[in-house]
Amino acid sequence: MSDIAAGPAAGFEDALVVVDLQNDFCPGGALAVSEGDLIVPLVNRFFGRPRFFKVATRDWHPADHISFEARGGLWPSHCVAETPGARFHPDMHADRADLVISKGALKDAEAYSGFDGTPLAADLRSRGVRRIFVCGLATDYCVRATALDGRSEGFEVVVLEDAIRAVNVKSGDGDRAIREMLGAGCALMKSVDISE
Ligand code: VGL
Ligand code: ZN
Repeated sequence: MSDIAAGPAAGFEDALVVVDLQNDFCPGGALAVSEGDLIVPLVNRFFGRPRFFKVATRDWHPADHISFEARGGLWPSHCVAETPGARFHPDMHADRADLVISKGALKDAEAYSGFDGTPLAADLRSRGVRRIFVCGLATDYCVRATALDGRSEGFEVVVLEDAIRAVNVKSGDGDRAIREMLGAGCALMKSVDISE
């Protein structure tokens, strides 16, 4: 009796969701997050672990995106689809991702969350995922929004506190985002404390 769909190969309890570890959010990029590149080795350690369903999200904007200063938005132009700034950090083992989710691709809509306008929740459910471990950039924007939506979608959410970094447009934004995620029922753990 073999039913592949119900077998262990399809059954991932846990997923890793790496948020926007892209050149433009790392030092030297258009919207650089301080120390953003320092999380790459922590992320790569997880990419070697078979028990995780591995997701990488990417900010993937059209050149005239609503969030850009040219259109009255908050941000300099960043992560324009198909440009070098939108590529994953060169040292990240992005080829090991099981799923890449592009977001923010509609020119008139902001989408900070990896769940916003994407098939992420359905894909995770179809794999059997119940718990997501969230890391990446930036704590106070896309990590926050992805973690909060993960809770709303009914997943257990663990935020990997050593594998996130904040933009901190206003000082304290990163810490406020962490308190908000905790208030929504997310857990905080260090990546070094997660077993293989
Ligand atoms: C992000 C600002 C603008 C993020 C994306 O990935 O946190 N922040 N677009
Ligand atoms: Zn963006």
